[in-house]
Amino acid sequence: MTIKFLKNLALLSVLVFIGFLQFGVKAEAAGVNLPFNVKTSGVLTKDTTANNYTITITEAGRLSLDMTSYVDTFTYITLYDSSNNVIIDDYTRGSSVTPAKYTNWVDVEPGTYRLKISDGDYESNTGSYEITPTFTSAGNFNEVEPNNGTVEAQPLKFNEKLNGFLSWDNTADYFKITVERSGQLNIDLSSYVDTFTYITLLDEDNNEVMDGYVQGSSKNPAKYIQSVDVNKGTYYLKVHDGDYEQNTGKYVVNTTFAAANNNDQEPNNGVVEAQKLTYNKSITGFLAWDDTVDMYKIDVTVPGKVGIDLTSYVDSFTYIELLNSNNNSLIDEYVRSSSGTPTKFKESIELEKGTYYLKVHDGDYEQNTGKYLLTVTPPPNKHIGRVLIRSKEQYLYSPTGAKSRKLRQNEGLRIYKVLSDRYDVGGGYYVKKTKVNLFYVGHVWSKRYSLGVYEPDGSYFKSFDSKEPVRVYGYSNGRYDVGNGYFVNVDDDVQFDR
Ligand SMILES: [Ca+2]
Ligand SMILES: [Ca+2]
Ligand SMILES: [Ca+2]
Ligand SMILES: [Ca+2]
Repeated sequence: MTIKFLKNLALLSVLVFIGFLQFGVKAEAAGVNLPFNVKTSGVLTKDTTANNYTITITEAGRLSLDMTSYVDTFTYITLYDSSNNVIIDDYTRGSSVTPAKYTNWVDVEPGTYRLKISDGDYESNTGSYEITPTFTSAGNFNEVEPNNGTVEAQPLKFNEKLNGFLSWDNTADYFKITVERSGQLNIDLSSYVDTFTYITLLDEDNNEVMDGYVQGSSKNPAKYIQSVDVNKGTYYLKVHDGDYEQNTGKYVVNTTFAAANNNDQEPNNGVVEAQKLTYNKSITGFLAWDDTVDMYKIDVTVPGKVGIDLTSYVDSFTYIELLNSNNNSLIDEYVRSSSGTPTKFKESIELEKGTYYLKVHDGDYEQNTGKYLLTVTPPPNKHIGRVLIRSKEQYLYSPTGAKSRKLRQNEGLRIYKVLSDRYDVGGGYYVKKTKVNLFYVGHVWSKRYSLGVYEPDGSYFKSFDSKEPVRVYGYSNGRYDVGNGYFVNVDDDVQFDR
């Protein structure tokens, strides 16, 4: 070895030592790694007024700090994220004989954090301390961040549990729900968030469909269960901390959907776009949170009693209004019902020929939504006459031709149609045409005076007492045919009943 070499070695050693010092300072700034579940000791002295530690978090979860400090008198604890944002800024008071106990936690995303234990810069606090960090994973493996607005909302599938997490600097999670058809959307959320979890459902135009919050904790999770009737569309579920507080933690959300299977044609929200109803054709309608009116149109061509039959599953009130073409209300009623206990509304109303509007709605001042079944029935067929059963062994036949029941002698039945071999008594039931069964169209009777009956040649035959009925077999030339060419003249005082 030469002197020169030794000198160089000495110089190198000095350089290495300086380098080490510099490295040491840098290492202190970056901090030594602080392992979980291990007690790490440190000392604050007049010269070492702060110790920095690096905490590496690989998945989202809760970081807890547990410290015992023998420092006289104040120990300052500061936690920073990788951008030097302060997460925790705290201190504790103790002494070497009465050590301070300090515990705290924070919900964090994966990343590198720096914990600084210091004397607080303006005082001289010295002594030793022990710190143990622990970590609990949030288990939000199927949550995909960033999901902090509607644009980056994470799609949420029905019947699939999603584990989410709100942390100190990620305070909102947005989920996108695609609804293909009308029905009831159910949201079931269990929240371990400390302390309040805010839940908002938005439609694609950012309108609030639902808004609520629950109170719970990691030890006593809260439940948020809500349903809303929606039409087809895109919805956003926002789980958040409520903007004005620090509420963080994990939660589990599950959504389900029950289709209404409705066939009302939207839009049908006023007389202009009213949906035409066909008699006897049942419609399944649906009122949603933003679809509070369904308007139907009824064209009455044959005047008579029109029936309205509505079975409502709406929660909790369904309003039914029948309007004529002048917008006058003919029926205005409501029923109380629920999806579990449907209620029937049945009414018939005598209507003249014309156009009518049937409005099914939520009543304007409440939120009443759900499905309903609606059928409108035409005025019953008017019978054209009667048949008098004059012999035994006559039967009423069903539409299939089977004997329905034996008819009584002298029983009278209303007839709706006369066919070549039978009298239709309604609903396809019939009586066979026979010589002994007498078909007639009704009766005449006189309201005040006696009723005059004339012979076929026009001469007077006899009179019946006032209000005594006489069978009529037909009507022609201003005369009621009462059989065998005998007749009664039409008169204001003569009443005809079918
Ligand atoms: Ca999140
Ligand atoms: Ca988020
Ligand atoms: Ca509707
Ligand atoms: Ca509607």
